[in-house]
Amino acid sequence: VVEREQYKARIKSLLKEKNAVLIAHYYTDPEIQALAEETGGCVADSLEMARFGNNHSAETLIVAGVRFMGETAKVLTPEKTVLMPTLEATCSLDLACPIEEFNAFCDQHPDRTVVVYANTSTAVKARADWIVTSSCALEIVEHLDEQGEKILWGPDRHLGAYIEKQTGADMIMWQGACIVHDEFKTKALHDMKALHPDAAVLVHPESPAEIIELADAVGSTSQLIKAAQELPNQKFIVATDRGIFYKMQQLCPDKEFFEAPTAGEGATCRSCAHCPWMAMNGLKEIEQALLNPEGREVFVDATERTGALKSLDRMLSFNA
Ligand code: CIZ
Ligand code: SF4
Repeated sequence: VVEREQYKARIKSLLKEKNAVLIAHYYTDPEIQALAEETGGCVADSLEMARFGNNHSAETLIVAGVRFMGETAKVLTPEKTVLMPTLEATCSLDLACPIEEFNAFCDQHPDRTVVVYANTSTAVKARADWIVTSSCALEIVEHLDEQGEKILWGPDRHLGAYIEKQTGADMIMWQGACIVHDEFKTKALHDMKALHPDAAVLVHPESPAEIIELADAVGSTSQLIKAAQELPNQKFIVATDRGIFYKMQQLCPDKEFFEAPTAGEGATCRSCAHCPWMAMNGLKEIEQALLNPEGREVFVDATERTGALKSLDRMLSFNA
């Protein structure tokens, strides 16, 4: 405990000394989120993280999250130093969508507007016409559908299927999935609902369709946090990364939150309701990023940056 307090104190003074700000995702460990709040940084979803970094005056951004979030920050603010606790923190969606194969898929469908989820590399973003996060995906696809555009969607097949169902847009999908949300189990969730009949079920749309069907509210992390505040229920079963409980509990101290069930009986699960890459962001790594930035600084290719900026700007100015 003493050691952790010492880490925090050192990080606080380093942040000041280096004119740096800590930006943390809702899925990082609670102590990282608390530290970001205490030091004037932010805790947010990927869309708000991007906006916050873009608007903040600090010279250095410390992005506690996964690689695509650091890359997005660098694309938006190339003049800033963007550091990450570890550059090894990736995402199963990004890993499963390599640029060469994605380019080939797009080339096969030249008549389609390419819409990609923010959980992708800068190269994939550069190939896209639009970038979306789960906070704005529905509205953007709805808008494109109204314009009569046909869509090529990547890489999350569950989120894509959900949006297709909601909007009726003509979509073809890349077949990626989030290893955390893909693990939520339907039968076990039915059982849990029976056990807590008064609980509302909150589901992130990276989850399989059968899980989404059981939801009382479906949405991005920030939308689920809002639902926890606004719904009258006292209990919630939450199907997303458990990191989100930090903010839910803080905003609703009298309500109770349960993790939605993951692996079935007897099964093991390598990413039970917590992303292994988000979990790589620790106090030690944050201090190291401030002390020894080498190997923790994010760089993006200049040509890819220009391409990705165009589609990111479209997202940020849509409904801004
Ligand atoms: O699952 C993720 O990585 C999410 C929810 C990212 C985001 O948009 O905040
Ligand atoms: Fe990627 Fe899933 Fe981890 Fe989010 S929770 S970073 S989508 S693997």
